[in-house]
Amino acid sequence: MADKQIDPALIADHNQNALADMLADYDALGAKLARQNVDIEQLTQKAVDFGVAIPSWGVGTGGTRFARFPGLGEPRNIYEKLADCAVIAQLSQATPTVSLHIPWDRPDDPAELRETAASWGLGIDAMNSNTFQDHDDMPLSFKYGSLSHTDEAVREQAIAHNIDCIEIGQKLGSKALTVWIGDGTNFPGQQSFTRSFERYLEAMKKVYAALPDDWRVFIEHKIYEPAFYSTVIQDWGSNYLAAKELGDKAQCLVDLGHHAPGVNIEMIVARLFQFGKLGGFHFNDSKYGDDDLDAGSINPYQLFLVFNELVDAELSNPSGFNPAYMLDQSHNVTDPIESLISSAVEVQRAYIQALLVDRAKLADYQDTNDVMMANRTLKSAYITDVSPILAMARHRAGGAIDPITTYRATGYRETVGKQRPARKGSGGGIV
Ligand SMILES: [Mn+2]
Repeated sequence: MADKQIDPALIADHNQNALADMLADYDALGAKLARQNVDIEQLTQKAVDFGVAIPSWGVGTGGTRFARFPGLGEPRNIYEKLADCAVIAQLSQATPTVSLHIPWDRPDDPAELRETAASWGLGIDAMNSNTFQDHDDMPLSFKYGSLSHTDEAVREQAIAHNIDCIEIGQKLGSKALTVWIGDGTNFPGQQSFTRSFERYLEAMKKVYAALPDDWRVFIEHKIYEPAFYSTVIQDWGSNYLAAKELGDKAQCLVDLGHHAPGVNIEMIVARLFQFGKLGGFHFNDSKYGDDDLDAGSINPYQLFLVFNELVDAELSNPSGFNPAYMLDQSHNVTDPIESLISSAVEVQRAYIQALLVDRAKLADYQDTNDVMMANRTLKSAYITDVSPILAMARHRAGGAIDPITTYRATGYRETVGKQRPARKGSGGGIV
C-alpha cells in the first residue's frame, strides 16, 4: 500500500464538488462520440493507462543564463524531489515514474531510494548522465568536451561516468540510459566535425557494451547550446547515424526544444519510427529556442501532430512501439508542481485527441488526394475538447478532477516552504 502525500479525503471532497458538472460533460461528449462510432469508455481507459515520466530536476526552480530566482520550498535532495513527484502523480494520475540524473540525484543507498519511490507508487525511469559540467570527484575537466574530447583520458572519464549511471540504474530498476552531451564548438575551425564524431562513436561503443541485455540507450540530439557553432550530435540525422552504428539497443530521443524554429518534428518522429530508431521524447514547448516551457503552452497543435504520428506508428507496428515519454522543462516563473501537472495533462490530451483521428477515412482521403478533407480529418480530432475524458480518467484512478485547484487547496507548497529554506545563488542554469 503506497503512502499518500495528499490526504485522499481532501481529493474526494474536491472531486465531489466538481463531479456533477464533470459527469454531465462526460455524458454529452460520450453521446457526441457515439455518433462518430467512437466508444468514450475505450478512450478513457487509454487515458488511465497513459504515463509520462517526471524529470527529478523539473521539480526545482530553474533559471536563465542571467539569473535564478528561488522558489518557495524547493526540494533539496532526491528524497524531497520524489516527494514532490508523488504529489504530481497522485493528483494527475498520469506520471507514474521519475527520471533521475547523476550526479545530482546520486543515492547513498540505491535499494533504499528505490523502496521509498515504490512506497509512493513511483517507478524509476531512464537514467540521465551528465558530462556537460565538471564533477567534484573527477580529476579532468569537460570544458572542451566529454565523449568526443581530444584527450583519451577525458573520454575514458566520460565513459566511466556513463557506465556508473547504468550500474546505479540497475539497482534502481531503471531500463534505459539517456545520453546528451554538450560537446561541440563555438568557432569555425575549433574542431574537425569528422574526427569529433569518430571519437564520440568510439566512446559510445564502450558505453553501449556495458548495457545490460534488457536496457536501451537513448541518444539525445540538440542543435546548439551550450556550443554555439556546432554540436557533435546536432540533429536527428547525426543521431540516427550514431544509433545505427551502435546497434539495436541504441535509439534516438527527440526533445521538442532541440530543433531549429519551424522544423517539422512530427515528420522526424515518423522517419525514426519507420526505421526502428524512435527511442523516446522529452516534451516541452518553445517559442524561439530550447525555451523548456510547459508542454502544450505555446504550440499545442504541434504536440497533437506529434501524437498523431505516434498513434499511427503504434497501430501500424504495435510490437515495435515502445517510446519512452518524459517531460523536460525548466520552470522559472511558475510553481514547478503546477507546471508539471499541467504539462502531463496536455501531453495526455494530445494523445487522446490523436486517438480520435478517423484513420480509415484519412487514408482514403490521402489515397484520393482529397487535400481539404484529409486536413479536416486531423483538425476535427484536434478541436474536440477531450477534457471530460481526462477528468474522468483521473477521477477513476484516484486523482483530482481539477488537479491544480485541488493542489492549491492542499497547502502543500506553503508546508514545504516552512520545511525547506530557500537556496540562494545568483547563477543561472537549467537545473
Ligand atoms: Mn531533454
